[in-house]
Amino acid sequence: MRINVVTIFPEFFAGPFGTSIVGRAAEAGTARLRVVDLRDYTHDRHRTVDDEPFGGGAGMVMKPEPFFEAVDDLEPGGPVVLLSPRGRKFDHATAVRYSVGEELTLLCGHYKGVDERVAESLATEELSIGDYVLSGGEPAALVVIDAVVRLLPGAMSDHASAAGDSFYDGLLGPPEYTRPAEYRGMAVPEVLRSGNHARIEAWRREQAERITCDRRPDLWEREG
Ligand code: 9D3
Repeated sequence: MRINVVTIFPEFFAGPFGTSIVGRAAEAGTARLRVVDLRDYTHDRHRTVDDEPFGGGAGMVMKPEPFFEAVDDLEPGGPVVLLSPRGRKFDHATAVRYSVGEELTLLCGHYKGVDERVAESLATEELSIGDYVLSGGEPAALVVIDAVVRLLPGAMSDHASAAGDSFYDGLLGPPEYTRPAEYRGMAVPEVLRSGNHARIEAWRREQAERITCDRRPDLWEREG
C-alpha cells in the first residue's frame, strides 16, 4: 500500500516513520510512505502557503493552489483525505477500508483552516480524529497512518493480536496481568491463575462487558 502525506512540516514525520510499527512496515515493503512538502508547490520567493481570508477576520487561510498541484503530481489512485476538525470522526471501520485499498493520500491543514475548494473539489473525504483542537493536521495524519498500517499483512507481530481485535469486537478489552502474581499487596485475580480456560474466558468476557457498559455506554448501545 502507498501512503502519501502532504504537509508544511515534513520533519514531523521523520521520527515516527523511522521507528515503530509504521517504520517496520515501510522497511518490510508492505507500506510505502511518501511525505510531500507543500512548499515545494509554491511559486513565490517566500514559498507562501497561506493568505488573508476573503470577507475579513483574524488568522490566515491555506491557499488552494499548492494542495491542488501537489495532488496533481501524486496522481493518487485512492481516497484523498483532508484532516480537519470539521470532518467525520475517524473510526476502526474507516481504518479497515483504507487498509484494503491500494493508496491513501492525507492532506494536513493548519492555522484557521484550508480554502474550502480543497475540501469540496480535491479531497474525497474529510476526517477528524476527535472533539479537541489540534494545531494542525499532522498528529491526526499520524493517528490514521498508525491505525491503517498495523492492519496490513505482515505488520502484526503475532496472529493472536489480530484475532484479539475481533474477539472482543465492539467491546473494550478485559483487564490484563503479568508477573509478579502479587505486587505491593495487589493480587492478580485468582481465576487467571486457575488454569481453567473456560472459566478464564467467561471471566474475561464478563469483565469486557462490564467495563464497556460503565465507560462507553455509546459502544455498549451499539453492541446491543
Ligand atoms: C475557527 C474554528 N477552528 C476549529 C475549531 C479552526 C481550526 C482549528 C484547528 C482549524 C484547524 C485547526 C487545526 N486542526 C486540524 O487541522 C485537525 C484536527 C483537530 O483540530 N481536531 C481533531 N481532528 C483534527 S484533524 C485535523
